[in-house]
Amino acid sequence: MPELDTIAAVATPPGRGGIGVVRLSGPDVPAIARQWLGRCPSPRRAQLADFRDAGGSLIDSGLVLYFPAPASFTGEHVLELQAHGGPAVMESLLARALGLGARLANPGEFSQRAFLNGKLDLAQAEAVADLIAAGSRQAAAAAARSLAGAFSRRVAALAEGVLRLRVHVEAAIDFPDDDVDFLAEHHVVDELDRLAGELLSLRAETGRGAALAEGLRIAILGAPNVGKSSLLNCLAGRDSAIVTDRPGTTRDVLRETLHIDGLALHLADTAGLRDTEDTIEAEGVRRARQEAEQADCVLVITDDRDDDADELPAGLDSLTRPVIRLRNKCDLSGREPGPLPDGSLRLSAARGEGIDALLARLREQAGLGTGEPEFLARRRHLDALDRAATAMARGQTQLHEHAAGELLAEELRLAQQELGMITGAVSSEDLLGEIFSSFCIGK
Ligand SMILES: Nc1nc2c(ncn2[C@@H]2O[C@H](COP(=O)(O)OP(=O)(O)OP(=O)(O)O)[C@@H](O)[C@H]2O)c(=O)[nH]1
Ligand SMILES: [Mg+2]
Repeated sequence: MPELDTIAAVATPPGRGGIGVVRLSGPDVPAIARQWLGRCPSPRRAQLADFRDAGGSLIDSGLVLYFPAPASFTGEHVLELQAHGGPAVMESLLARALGLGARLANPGEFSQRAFLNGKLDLAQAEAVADLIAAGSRQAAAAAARSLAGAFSRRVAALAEGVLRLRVHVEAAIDFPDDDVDFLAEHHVVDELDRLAGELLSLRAETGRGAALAEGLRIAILGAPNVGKSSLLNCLAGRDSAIVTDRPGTTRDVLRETLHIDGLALHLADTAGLRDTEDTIEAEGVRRARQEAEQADCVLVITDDRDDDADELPAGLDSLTRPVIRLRNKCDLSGREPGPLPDGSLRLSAARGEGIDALLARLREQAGLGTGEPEFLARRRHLDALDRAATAMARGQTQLHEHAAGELLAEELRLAQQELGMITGAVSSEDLLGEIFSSFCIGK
């Protein structure tokens, strides 16, 4: 570990509060404490102290806590000053800390040091940020489980299994003349299948965790005038989009976010799909299709009174995203709102009928229909698991179709590397920079 400098930041949010905390971490903490407070406080005991500026004037009196390395959050010497939480007090304390030789911390730098010192793995460090950012009790609980290592343990166990199999396969390659054909052994085939299965189940659970953390991106699409904007307004509970009986009312993509039982729904209302000479509307239609391709789920609306309401509107047949079909305006068709045998939902956006069934379906779509996920996760984790799964699938092909041990070993190596990227067992400067810079200062 390179000898790092000592960092300082205000750890509490900006603004006024009963208490504000300035935190320092690094090798110079004991020296700074002695100079500032006249002593290095005894470890892990709250003690009263006077905090003075460089000229000796009192800034505030408060509590000081000292955590000597390595038994601290960052693994370094840490000092926490608790004072009254006003911006002027916090600024003066921070200025004094910097004057005594500390450097202002970068965003996420405390957590980054905890990671570098082996206090947390990467997924746990991300869970610190996710716990702080959690917008719901459910998300916070799942983030706390991730922070405690629930996710990391699953990933590490899988990576270990992949490593064991890889060692076995590589041994087989190294002794090609051996009587025993290692690769043909049931053990290799079975273990590869077992690991691939475990990867898929971890992928599913991670998908649930990521949905809870980041929410579901939902695009509302359909022909003009079917009630897309009315549905957006109904779900948002406010008059957000313009609704008229003129087809082609909406052109721009309109966004609303709502939270249902801890799940964030990021809704996008779009222009009605049709061929049009109007260049502005045509651009709206182009953006609508683009929105659909980026969504986690697409709501395709038709008018329940239309005979051809079962057919997908032009241009949506090639859609690769999951679709939920909605038959709107059931108050006009005179039919009952609710789920239909073909999987579509009948509703009335204008009257708010059938909306509960839609929300339940969206929860299901996010994988949260059966309860809360075991842990919170991020899209980054999902992408890594997908790449690992692709490598495992290629490895299975190499084994079953070509009995190619070298190629199987290479795919296993790639899968293991992707799993390592999640916990930080494998990491790069770029990856770390990207992750920790999204934290705020003081974390
Ligand atoms: N009776 C009834 N009218 C509805 C319902 N949903 C929408 N409407 C009406 O249908 C018309 C079109 O609604 P919009 O929400 O603007 O439809 P849109 O799909 O956004 O239309 P464009 O933006 O033009 O593509 C308006 O007059 C709405 O009041 C419904 O469930 N019942
Ligand atoms: Mg509209």
